[in-house]
Amino acid sequence: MSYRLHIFQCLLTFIISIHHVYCIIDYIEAKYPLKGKPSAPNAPWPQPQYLNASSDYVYIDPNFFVIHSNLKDCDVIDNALQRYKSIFFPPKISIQNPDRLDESRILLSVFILIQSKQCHTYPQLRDDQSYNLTIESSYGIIYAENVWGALNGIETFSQLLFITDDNYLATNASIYIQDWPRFPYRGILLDTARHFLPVPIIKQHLDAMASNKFNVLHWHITDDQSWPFVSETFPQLTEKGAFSSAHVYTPENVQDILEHARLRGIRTIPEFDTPGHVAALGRAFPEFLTDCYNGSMPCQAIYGVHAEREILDPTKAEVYNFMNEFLKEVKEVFKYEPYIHLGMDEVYPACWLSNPNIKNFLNENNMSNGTDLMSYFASQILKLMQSIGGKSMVWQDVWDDGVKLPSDTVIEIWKDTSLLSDSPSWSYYLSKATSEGYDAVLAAPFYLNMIEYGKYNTPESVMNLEFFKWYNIDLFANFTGDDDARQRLIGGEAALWAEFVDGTNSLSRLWPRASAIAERLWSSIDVNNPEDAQFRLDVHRCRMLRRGIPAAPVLNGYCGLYEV
Ligand code: CP6
Repeated sequence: MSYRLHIFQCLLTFIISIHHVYCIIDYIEAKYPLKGKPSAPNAPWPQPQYLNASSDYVYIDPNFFVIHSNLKDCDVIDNALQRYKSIFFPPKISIQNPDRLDESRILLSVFILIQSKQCHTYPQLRDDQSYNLTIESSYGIIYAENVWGALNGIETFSQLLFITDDNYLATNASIYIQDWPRFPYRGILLDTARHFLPVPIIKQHLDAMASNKFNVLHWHITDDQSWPFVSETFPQLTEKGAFSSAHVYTPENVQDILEHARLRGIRTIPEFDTPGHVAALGRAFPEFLTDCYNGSMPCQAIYGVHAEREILDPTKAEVYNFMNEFLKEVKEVFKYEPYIHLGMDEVYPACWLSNPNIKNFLNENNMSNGTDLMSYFASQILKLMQSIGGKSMVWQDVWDDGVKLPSDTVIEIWKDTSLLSDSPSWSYYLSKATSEGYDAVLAAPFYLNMIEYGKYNTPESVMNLEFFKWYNIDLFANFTGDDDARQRLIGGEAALWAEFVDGTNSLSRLWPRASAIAERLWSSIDVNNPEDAQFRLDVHRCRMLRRGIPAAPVLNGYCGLYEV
């Protein structure tokens, strides 16, 4: 809009409305756009550890460009090269063929050299994820220790390509990148219980994760509201616990999601939350839930329902028989993934303690309170997990309760003063858990379901408040553990609790907001300047749009003629 027209509008608005103040602010922003440098159209996100690129370009001829690897019949690489074709050469844009007379100005090929021959594998926490990428006029090389590093290299290469104003595909004529993640665990939590997420939407989240170098899907499959996971051993779980027979993940759906993730170097850790958050399980097995009492009367008799917080009854043998059979099945379904997340969060023992049978059980077993009973339940389940050959991940609550956990248990920190006023800070918990010898993952400051509107005024510019907030978080802030403990802070997780999201809005709620966290989890500690990052993130958001992810805007403006 021309400034003159804008001023005219302002005058009009001034006369008819008190909103003239905002109008003038908009005018000032239009006339004096954000300070700072717009980023190169091929600025990669997250920022590589070491990057050196020349300012001159080479061009790519889509008909003559080849990219190949030293591994033959390698599903991870074959599949990647296939899917990256439409990312390298966006189908909506008719790319011009460059003038081939000067071959030194054409990038002819990229060779992917992978050290380890292992192909049909599943990504593990401590796998090497690094790569080197070199482009020298006509040729490029991606070098990696294994296929996962190679995927990271291919992703970065795809981001280095851009389309010039006259529709040529180009990249820098010489590029040298050495890259590795700062943290090995970079997770996204998707909650498919409060609302169902259709399989194609989950796959789009996985695509977006790969574009941001996230490598763990923490799948919070079940909760109070619904149980969409189809169990072959216990079909009644979905028959009674799912929203409907359409809102379920069949064994085929689950394998489809797991394979989509694996092919992108992403692990899938399933969470089956117990003993709390089990109302939907209780619809299939009401006998597993605790009867809460009001005096001598079971609440169920009074209200016709169980307590507000449905919770398993840890004194019942059939609960453990069920858990044994069910977790065995889960282990079989998620067969390459060593970890199962057991939840164990937000257990409120008042219901337990109101029940006379449970009180008797406590007396007979020398227990005195809810924490004792929680410890009893947790140790049974953790033993069970060991017996079926699985490792456990848990929310911090059981550890807060002082339950002795197997040393390979991963503790996820979600509590913080900012969420619960009587809680210590997340840095206190991280330091404590890792100093006790546990691996820990930080989720507390990364609740992307929470939204906060506003602009953050910095000396240099005006930016999205939320982005500024997350981008400024450093996982080691106020950390007090020693070097061994530092190694055990394995990463962080952006959580999208789904009380207010479903398939219609989850993608634009999570992206590119999670990207801010992606960069702090991948890039060097000193890549922490939000003033600079916002311009690169703006480029990256447009990149996600081109790839079919409806990522929300970062800065004012537009992406390109092809993205609406
Ligand atoms: N659901 C489950 C949740 C939460 C947790 N577990 C949660 C609690 C408080 C906040 C955000 C999320 N919605 N099953 C706790 C890990 Cl602020």
